[in-house]
Amino acid sequence: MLVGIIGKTNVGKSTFFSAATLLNVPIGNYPFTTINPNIGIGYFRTKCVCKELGVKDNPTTSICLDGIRLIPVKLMDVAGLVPGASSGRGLGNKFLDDLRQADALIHVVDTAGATDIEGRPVAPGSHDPLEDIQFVENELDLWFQNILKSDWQRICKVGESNLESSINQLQQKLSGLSITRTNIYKAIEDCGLLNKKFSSWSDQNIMMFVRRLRELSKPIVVAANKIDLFPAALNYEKIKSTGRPCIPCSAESELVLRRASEKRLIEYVPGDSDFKIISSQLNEQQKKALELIRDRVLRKWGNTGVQEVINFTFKEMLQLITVYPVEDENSLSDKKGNVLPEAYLIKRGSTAKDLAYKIHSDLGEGFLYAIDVKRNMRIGADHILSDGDIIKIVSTKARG
Ligand SMILES: Nc1nc2c(ncn2[C@@H]2O[C@H](COP(=O)(O)OP(=O)(O)OP(=O)(O)O)[C@@H](O)[C@H]2O)c(=O)[nH]1
Ligand SMILES: [Mg+2]
Repeated sequence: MLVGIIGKTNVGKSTFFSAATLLNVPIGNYPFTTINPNIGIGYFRTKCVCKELGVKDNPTTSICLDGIRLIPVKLMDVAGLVPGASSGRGLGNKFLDDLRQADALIHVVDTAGATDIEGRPVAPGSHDPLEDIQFVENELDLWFQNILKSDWQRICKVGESNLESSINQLQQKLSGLSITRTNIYKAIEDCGLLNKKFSSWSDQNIMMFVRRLRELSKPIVVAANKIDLFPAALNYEKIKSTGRPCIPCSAESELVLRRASEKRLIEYVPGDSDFKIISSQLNEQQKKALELIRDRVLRKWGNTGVQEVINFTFKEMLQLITVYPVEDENSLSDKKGNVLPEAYLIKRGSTAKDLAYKIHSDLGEGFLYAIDVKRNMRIGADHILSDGDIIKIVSTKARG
């Protein structure tokens, strides 16, 4: 799964990305700082089962910080947008092509309205962020629409005989865009177009279909960024009232906290509601900056929002749950004795056999049964897994 970080230029996308991944990428208060996409690893935060079971774990592919499991997830920061990007303005279609593989999108918005529609810095409150949301969504729709329209006549002609072959044609055309067949079918159904031949779809039908397809295949959460500035809180309420998923956020604050924690100046886990100063090396200016973050962001909003946005994306939009595969059900470990070594994010509704395949195709092919370790219960191939399950797979074939 790959999540793209999108938005108007100069709103804090790279700051968000850097705060989530701790990678050093260019950040600047001017349009088009980012040109080429940055890909990095952020973390999904969840309560680890180690506390519940009272065991000391030592994960290999994720991190456990005193009962908080941080599971690696892939994020991508792309070039910013201005209105007209889909027809070449600004950096044009570049960002769009970089987004093909994305399964969900985090839309970073300058909620303080401190940048104009072209991303130029202006006094906070001078610009309406709702305008940005609308134009960015519109550019995404136009991008999808352009891809389809370039070949629409052929798709209509080849797929004319029945819905099945029309969907096949569409799927081929949209391959590489991380769009499933189910998404296509659902979008047609939701638009009430199931009984209408593609060749008789009006431009309005196409636009409606494209928007729905985009919503289904690349769901968006708004990261209401720069919440530390006035009048972001007012604008945040306005955005929320449109019904879009929207989370208040201060990427800059998160970046400061993450960097300070990396240098062991403070104790802070991404997503925490507070931090603790643990070094005497901080100067007055640094202390003041941290106090401001505590006052303006943490006390007011509960946390910086960056981790909450990532969690919402993977848990609610992509519908993933966490399961812990083990090889020894008694010691909860792998063959090397690492306790609760791995945490997998898998689709809600996945079965024990799906998990086996995800770990290794050999385990899936030789699947015999699995053990639900917490409940000390043998489960079959079709058993649907729950969030927080610890599972041992029993297979005729060994992993790898
Ligand atoms: N006050 C405040 N400023 C922020 C926040 N996040 C980012 N900024 C500032 O916004 C400016 C733009 O940040 P970037 O991360 O470079 O923005 P971008 O969206 O990646 O920009 P492009 O790559 O140019 O499209 C920088 O000056 C950041 O310091 C925030 O949460 N609060
Ligand atoms: Mg950038």
